[in-house]
Amino acid sequence: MPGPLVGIVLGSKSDLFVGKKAAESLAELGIPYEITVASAHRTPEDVVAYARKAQDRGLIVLIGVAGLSAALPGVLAAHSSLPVIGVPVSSGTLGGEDALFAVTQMPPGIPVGSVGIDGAKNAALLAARILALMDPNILGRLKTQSATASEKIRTDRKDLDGLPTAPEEAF
Ligand code: RP5
Repeated sequence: MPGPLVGIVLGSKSDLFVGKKAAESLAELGIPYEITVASAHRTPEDVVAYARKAQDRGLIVLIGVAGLSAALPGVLAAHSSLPVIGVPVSSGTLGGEDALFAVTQMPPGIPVGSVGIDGAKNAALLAARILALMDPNILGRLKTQSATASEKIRTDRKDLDGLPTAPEEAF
């Protein structure tokens, strides 16, 4: 089994319900990953060390999952050249909008790719697309998954509770 290619970093163990969605999607695609907790505010030295060592450890993409004033993805990006995807978490009184702004509004020069609030599945799929650039097996699995999702939509529209549906010739 090859070492992990994706590192999922949670700002808190309380973010695990979101981080798990990324983990499950990566597992479905057969992509080795690791998951850990390191907080940009509570254990800043650990976040910096993890980001600095990540590339030498063989990681290709980092996913930072954090809520509230979510500095974690940005700090990972500041201390690594790897692509970083940020997942804002719906924790706190603002429902994750605070984290969404913190993750997306990065200053020029420190890029973080952001997905939607709790959008860890898309973070995993974006990581998979990056990895697929150099791994045809991952590309193949992504295409199969995508074809299955398309087929489900086409099947679902055949029966919409007896309502008059558009004919197949409409597409
Ligand atoms: C953030 O604060 C974490 O990412 C988490 O979403 C939020 C709350 O953390 P806990 O108080 O649950 O540890 O740093």
